[in-house]
This record gives sequence, C-alpha cells and structure tokens, in this order.
Amino acid sequence: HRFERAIVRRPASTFGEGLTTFEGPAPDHARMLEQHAAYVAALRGAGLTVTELPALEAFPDAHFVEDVALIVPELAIATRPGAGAREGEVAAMLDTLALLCGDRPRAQLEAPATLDGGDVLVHERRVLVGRSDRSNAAGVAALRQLLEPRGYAVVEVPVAQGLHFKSSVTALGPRTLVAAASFASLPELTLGAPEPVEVLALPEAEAYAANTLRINDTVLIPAGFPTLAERVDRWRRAQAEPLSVVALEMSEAQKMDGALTCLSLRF
Ligand code: CIR
Repeated sequence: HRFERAIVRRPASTFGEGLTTFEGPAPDHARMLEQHAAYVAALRGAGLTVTELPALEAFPDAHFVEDVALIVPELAIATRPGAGAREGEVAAMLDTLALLCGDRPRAQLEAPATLDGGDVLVHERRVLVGRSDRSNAAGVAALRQLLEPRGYAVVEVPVAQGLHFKSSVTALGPRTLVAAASFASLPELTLGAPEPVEVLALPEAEAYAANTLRINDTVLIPAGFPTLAERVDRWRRAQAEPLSVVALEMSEAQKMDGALTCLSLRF
C-alpha cells in the first residue's frame, strides 16, 4: 500500500503547555518549528502531498494530529482522544477529513469510547490497538466494529509503559516491526499474522527510537539513536527494493511525549 497524502498542523506558540511526563529542559518553540519544518520536508521528500493546517493556540498538543483520526483506504475515523484537554482538537479536524478523504465513508467515535490514534498501528490487514491510559475498552471495541467488517483483524495489546502503543512499537515493513525491549516479546505483536513477522528489539535506553515512520520507499527515524540506526541500516540492506533512511532531530517533540508518527496523518 502506498501513501499519497499527509496532514500536519503547525505547532502553536503554546506547545510547551501541552501534556507531558518529561522532566528536564523546557521545550523551545523556534527549534520546534525548525524540526517540524524538516519533518514536513521529509514527508514531501517521501513523495507525499502535504496539507499544513494552521496552529491552534488554544490546543497546545494539536500538532500531534495522529491522535485525532485514523484514515485507511476503506474509511476515515475521527477519534475521541482520551485526554479531556485534547477532545476539542477533533472538531478542528472534521472539515479537513471531509475535504481530503475523498469518497471514503466517515465515522466518529462517541462516548464512552476513547481512542488516541497513537495507539493504533495498521500493519497490513492487522490493526494492533493499544489499551493505554488514553484508549479504553470501548474505544477498542468501536474500532473493531468499524474495521473488522472491512477486512481488518483488530488485535488488542496492553500498553504497560509509555504514552501510546506506537511510542513503543512501529512497523518498518510488512514483515518487520521495531519495538522497545519491554514490548518486543508480547505475543500480540505477531498474533494472526499471515506471514512470519520479525520484531527488532531496541535496548531500553533507546526505547524512544521505536517510533519510526515508514512512508513508501522512505523510512524516517529519530536522530541520535545508534542501535536503531544500525539495525535499520542492516534491515534496509537486506530488502529487495531500494529504501532511503532519513534521520530527523526530534528533541522538542520528545520533550512533549511526541514522536515521528504523532506529527502527521498519512493516507
Ligand atoms: C499528549 O500527551 O497527548 C501529547 N503531549 C503527546 C501526544 C503524542 N502523540 C502520539 O504519540 N501519537
């Protein structure tokens, strides 16, 4: 499956007031804008047509657009984020979904369901969904009801650590996942996969780097994680088709518990 478009949103000047568990130096807005611009350039470099939405000053986490929607070829779903402070971000995305999602049917999750897109990893025809502090059982059930009739197998995965499932597990390709050590041996990661799936485990010190982003023939990785870079390079060289790997500085998003996938919706 190839992606054609992405939606991103400019980080607000208030972005440092967003939710975070990070303790350390304050995030820097100018640097965040630079890193975001490099990210958008990398999406374009990977061949995507990027729609850049304006900053929402009242919603400091709104540039983490991945959490408010899930778009697959068969359907576009507006989610219901699990953090009360982020619920209002959904309304700001509805017009854009209507405009850009073509003739896909659209759905919207309703209370009591909560689901953050960061908990959803679409891997071929399997959809791995994290049960986290943000995504509840009703959210997983609602997703199952929408996706299973459309030919996806929804697999629930417990998220015992980190913010979202994809904070700790992402897909490099159809047969390869990359996971933080504490997630790497979860049986759900490979459950029901039609072909063997290899899980590349990262040491705990590089847990953040488990959030990679494969877009067509490009893999985006966060800069500054040598084990990840080495594993991805070895994996890349073993692939039949040529792939480019692009490393991006992610320090400011990381301070706000965000990572590569969070910053866009791809479809
Ligand atoms: C939050 O706590 O909701 C934001 N500060 C970070 C969201 C990151 N999104 C993602 O992993 N998909």
